[in-house]
Amino acid sequence: DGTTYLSDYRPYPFTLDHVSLTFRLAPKATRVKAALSLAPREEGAPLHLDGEELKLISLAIDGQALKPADYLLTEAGLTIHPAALPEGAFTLETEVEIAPEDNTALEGLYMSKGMYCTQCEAEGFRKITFYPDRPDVMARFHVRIEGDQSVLLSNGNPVGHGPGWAEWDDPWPKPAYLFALVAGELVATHGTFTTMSGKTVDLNIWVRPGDEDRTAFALGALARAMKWDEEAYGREYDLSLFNLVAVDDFNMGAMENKGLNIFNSKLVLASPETATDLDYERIEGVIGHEYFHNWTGDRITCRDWFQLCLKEGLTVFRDQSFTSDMRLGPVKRIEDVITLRGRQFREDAGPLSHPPRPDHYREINNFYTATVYEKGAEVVGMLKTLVGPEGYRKALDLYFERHDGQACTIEDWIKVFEDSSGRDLSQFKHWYTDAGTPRLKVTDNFKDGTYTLEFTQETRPTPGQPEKPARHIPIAVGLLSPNGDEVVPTTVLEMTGDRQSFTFTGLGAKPVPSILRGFSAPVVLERETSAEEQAFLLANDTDPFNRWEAGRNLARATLTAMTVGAEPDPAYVEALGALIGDESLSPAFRALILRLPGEDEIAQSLFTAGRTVDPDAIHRARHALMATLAERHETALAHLFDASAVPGPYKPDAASAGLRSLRLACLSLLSLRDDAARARALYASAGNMTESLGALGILVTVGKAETELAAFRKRWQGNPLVMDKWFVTQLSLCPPDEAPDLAARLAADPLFDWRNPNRFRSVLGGLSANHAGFHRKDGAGYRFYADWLIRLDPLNPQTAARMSTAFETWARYDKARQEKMRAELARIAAQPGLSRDLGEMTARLLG
Ligand code: B3K
Ligand code: ZN
Repeated sequence: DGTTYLSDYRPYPFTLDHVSLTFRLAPKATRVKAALSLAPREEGAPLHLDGEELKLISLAIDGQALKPADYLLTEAGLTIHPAALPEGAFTLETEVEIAPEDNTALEGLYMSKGMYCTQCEAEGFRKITFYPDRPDVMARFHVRIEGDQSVLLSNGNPVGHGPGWAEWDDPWPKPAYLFALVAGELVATHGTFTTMSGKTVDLNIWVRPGDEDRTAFALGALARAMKWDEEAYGREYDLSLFNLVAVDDFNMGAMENKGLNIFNSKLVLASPETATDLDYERIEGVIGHEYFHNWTGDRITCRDWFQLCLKEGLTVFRDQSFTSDMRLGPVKRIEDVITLRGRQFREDAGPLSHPPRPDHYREINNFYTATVYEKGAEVVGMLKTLVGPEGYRKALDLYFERHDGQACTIEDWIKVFEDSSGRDLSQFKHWYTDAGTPRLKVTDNFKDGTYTLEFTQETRPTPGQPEKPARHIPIAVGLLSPNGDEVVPTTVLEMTGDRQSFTFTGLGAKPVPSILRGFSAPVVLERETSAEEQAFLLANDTDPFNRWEAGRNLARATLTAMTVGAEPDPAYVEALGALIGDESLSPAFRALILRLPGEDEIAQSLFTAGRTVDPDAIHRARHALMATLAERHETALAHLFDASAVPGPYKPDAASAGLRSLRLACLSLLSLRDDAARARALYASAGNMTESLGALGILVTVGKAETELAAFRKRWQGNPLVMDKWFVTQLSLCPPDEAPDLAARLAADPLFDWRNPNRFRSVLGGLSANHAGFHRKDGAGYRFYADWLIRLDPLNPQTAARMSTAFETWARYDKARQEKMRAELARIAAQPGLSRDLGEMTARLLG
């Protein structure tokens, strides 16, 4: 049925040393000539090359044209009969024709606003030429581009150019998914970086003319990432040139092509007027991420796509550490855990649950998931916790030394940790091979100075994996005495059994435990505890993550109780008041504490607890709790709002961003008291996008944004990235009852360019982010969403499939909603000519 299995892996029967490519660019008829230096590894194997949507012009071996009987051409590629192959090494030459202008899938060679660009990961290179399109075939590439564009770029080093042509040579062997080509009328912002061994690297950020005044931050971020990788990992850049290109039409965030990273322009372009603090933070993080791939991805790549988390989990872990070092570590950790729970725990609790290393797929593009990326990063973080920071550095040094230039597996990766630490990690490996989020139950007991924590772990069955052996879980624990002193500093307990106890002796009084500090493992912690104890931890814990977590637990508990009629918990309301005015805490941290869990998070925790999930009740409860907080703390909030104005011109650094975030958190509560007067004033006076958009969002929430929305549109209609914000903000924050109708109105707006992935996501993603709106009882949200997936699928299956995850939570809701969601999924599944991408997703979603 077109499924690929990990267990079917076989090495490619040929070696491919070198590739020479020549492109003659034309929108409707680009010619691609390829010369592949191949040699058989085994006797008598046919030569299979992947190829899709290619028009074959010519085919020759060692200069001799092949006869039709020598080969077989199918929709998936080209197979040359063993009898037509010479003995020993040979050169295969092909010429094909492709039409970049008709490529709406944005995979392979395509055009975006008049420029040529490529996206080859995972299997897009086969839409460019016939080739063994698999990551374990690594070759040196020489590329000649013929075109009349002023800028013609490919990977590696420039080796020559003239009017209408340029040639590039990449000395580092690489898999085809890292190939890139860009051609267009582009302008560069230039910089240099001196590496640790004293080599000068030229840095270029390429954009379309007019965008160059928004590239300075990206260039600085790139230099910071290069420096950080030298300091934290001892990794030096290995070419004399690093090019980064921004394109407007891109399915994902960015791509780590060797020496020629291609980015979604939203992750490059930033100015104070057009980008928010969050945009700046993301730009720095993703530029770091793609740069870090140069070693964890490019120099050492994956043997096959099942090993995707080998490069992605590790590289996310690296970019998180980078951001943590550039900004505020504890705040970054909290943000990452919010994302992990919001995306990965949600994924793991539904029909799409899969291990970080899956063992089968139909369409690999469907596995660029929160589990592969974010949980993959958590698993790397746990390894670091288990072997310690020095042990981690030793393991990584060995990884680079042993595997440079190779295509590796998770087994290779684990072996490096075993060999460098002397530890047995066979049980730990379940984190890679098993799906599902473990639940950790904990009880405690105190007697005669001895304190005992007893843990039990359980992971529920996931699709295809009914049995769940115990995981090896690092549990970081600290103990506080009743007066708030820390009596046992952070200690890592290693749980390996289904049930396990740990004791602490010599204690004068029963301590208060702080468990899973820093979120030391991606598990759900279940502990029967009192609101008083949570309030105590919120006030006293020395671990910033668990301090925040205690507040989050209180908020979640009171919100879930409020969905069935309870009053707001005074313990929570009072504790929060004490914290917001605590000047010893960073503004960014206080902003996080003030921000209530989102509606989807509340829904997820109700579902995990086996309770009814009523989207309207959740929305009302959250609003009611905000109103209570606003009323109870109005004076303090108003004071804080005034005190946290950031003086001087806008700067995107973490400290200023923290203040703005605290100020906006106060504003969103105050707006429930002042008829949004402050928000309207801030919108009118704001000199940066963080405050403009923050104020606009608050006005939308309270239903009073008509004038401002119109003004915003008028001012920014020529800037696509800012207009994306206009779409997403009003949809995600408007009163839920209005969301599906607003979505329909916005989809009719002439600025809704649905072929552009960013714009498509801003409308569909905006609607699904409006929890109660998407789940409106009459099913209008579901219908609108499904209609657009059906419409996009034939053009851009990758993005359509990715967006279908909005339906992954259907099992949470009442029967009526479940039936409506499943009916929409079934309607999608029944579309004639449905893509493999969306076909696989709907099949898995329906279960
Ligand atoms: N490796 C790319 C993702 C490619 C997605 C293909 N569907 C971006 C990244 O993770 O850095
Ligand atoms: Zn990546």
